[in-house]
Amino acid sequence: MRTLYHHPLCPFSRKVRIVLAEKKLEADVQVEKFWERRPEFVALNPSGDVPVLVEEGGTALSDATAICEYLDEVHREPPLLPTEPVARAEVRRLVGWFGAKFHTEVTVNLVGEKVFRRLSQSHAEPDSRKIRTGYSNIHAHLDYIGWLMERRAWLAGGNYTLADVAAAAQISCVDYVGDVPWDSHAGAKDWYARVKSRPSFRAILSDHLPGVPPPKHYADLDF
Ligand SMILES: N[C@@H](CCC(=O)N[C@@H](CS)C(=O)NCC(=O)O)C(=O)O
Repeated sequence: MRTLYHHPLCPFSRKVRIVLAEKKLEADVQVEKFWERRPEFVALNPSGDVPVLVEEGGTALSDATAICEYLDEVHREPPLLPTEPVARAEVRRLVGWFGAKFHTEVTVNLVGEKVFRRLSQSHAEPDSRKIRTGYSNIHAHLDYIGWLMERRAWLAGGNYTLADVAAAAQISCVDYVGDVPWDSHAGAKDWYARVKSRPSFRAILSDHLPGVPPPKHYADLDF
């Protein structure tokens, strides 16, 4: 059986969990407290980042995008990357957008400050300036999702792809801390409701971090 080292509120780990579930692949899922930099874990991935996927033969794969594309190449159904080059480029552009821009401008400021800062530095207080920055930055991203949804069925085109996985992985972590202003972003909310109702999202919605409970609407399909 393959093993996934992850953290429940790490958006990059969530990407891999969603892809595994879309493809109905089983994995032994192990929570890794990456901030402890466990030597056996760093030996698997010198960057010390989660996620790491160790295949049955012992091959360790790291970097969420590399892992997701690898899984999509080896396990074709359902395909999460289109075959046409321009369409593939559009998926990858959006995967990059959510993994770099959204993550830095929103997730790091909100989930990073409210959850990981405390976990990794026990008594550290969140930086309220960063939290305000995260609150302010999220609107443009949700507006952009709404704009895409007026033009496409899914974020990158006609089909559900790795772009939707990457976006939903980030947004679901921010939703876990109750910081997604759904009421003022109907288009993004409608897209997320469709993502949430996919069976591949069930495990994400049942995540429960000890001492950090999600808000009531988090797992609600009709939020
Ligand atoms: N490029 C990596 C980034 C993964 C990443 O940033 N993971 C964070 C947790 S969400 C981490 O493990 N950070 C290690 C650390 O802060 O020491 C990927 O896509 O897998």
